[in-house]
Amino acid sequence: MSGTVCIGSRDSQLALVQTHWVQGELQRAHPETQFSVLEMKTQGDKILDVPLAKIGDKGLFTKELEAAMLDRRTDLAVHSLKDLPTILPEGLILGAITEREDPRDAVIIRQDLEAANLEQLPDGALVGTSSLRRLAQLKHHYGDRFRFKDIRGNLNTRLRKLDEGQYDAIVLAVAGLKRLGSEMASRISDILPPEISLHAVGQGALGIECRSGDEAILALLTSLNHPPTALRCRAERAMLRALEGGCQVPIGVYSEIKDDTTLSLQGVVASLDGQQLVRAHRSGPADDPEALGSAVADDLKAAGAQQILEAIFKLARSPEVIAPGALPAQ
Ligand code: DPM
Repeated sequence: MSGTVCIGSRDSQLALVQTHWVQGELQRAHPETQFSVLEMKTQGDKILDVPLAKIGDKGLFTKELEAAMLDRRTDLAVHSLKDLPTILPEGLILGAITEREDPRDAVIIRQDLEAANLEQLPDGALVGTSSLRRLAQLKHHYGDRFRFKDIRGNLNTRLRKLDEGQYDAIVLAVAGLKRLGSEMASRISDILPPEISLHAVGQGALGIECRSGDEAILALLTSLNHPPTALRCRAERAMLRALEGGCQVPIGVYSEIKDDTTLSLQGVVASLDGQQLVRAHRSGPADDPEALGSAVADDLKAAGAQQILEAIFKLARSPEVIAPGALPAQ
């Protein structure tokens, strides 16, 4: 394809690293096409001091990028897949899912503390996270051993707040830290195993969105798609969609492909205080990831997930909500 293809991106440091990687890969695979980047702010980048639950959840970090594609100001958009709602606006589709980075959650302990992981922290230590998913699972596992406090800002800001002593430890995605380079990645003290924290749906993968029916763009994107990651993420997203979870819900997953033909998916739903936690685990044929995702969602509902989520949605709708709001750590 000749001509210029315009890629929309949020303007945060991590978003731009990801977009420039996609731009480079596309440029290498399609030298005859020119790939440009249009940076923009999303609602979620503009409102930084209000809990997410108060500004509405779905599409907070994606809407402006989607409007630009529908207006033909851009041709595709690069997202952290975990920030992309499971239902896309009419006229847009997921054109590719890139190979997943490590999807697990990392713990970063303040450098002047002796502890190498959460286990070794003293009782009452202050842990920073704005993720309800991380909060609920850590409370479930550690009971009331730790105190938790909301933390905002990009990764550099969060690390600075940790170093200044405002927290004893923070929890972040391994993937974001790795993408920002070895200096950031070297700050990881420990990685949370699935027994303690299941990661967010789509965590570690990039989702490339484009106009449905735009065959020329879809053809360009095939080189970026990583089929095993795409199958796992489709199953995870189908589970989330069936649970009607927005991006800010205590829902976690863990997926694997076994012998190329079998997909396994674990899901967890927890209450904000960590008191209730339901799990489900199933395997199914890898060629129907959506069926597996909705079957795991059904198992979770049968185990009580619906009541847990309804209580959280009700809380989110109330004007008094104090639940920590997650904003992308850039
Ligand atoms: C979503 C959550 C967070 C981001 C909620 C969750 C974490 C917010 C926080 C949906 N998006 O994970 O339960 O800890 O305050 C985000 C990050 C990345 C994409 C940063 C992170 C990078 C990793 C990736 C923010 N979005 O999770 O530490 O691309 O998967």
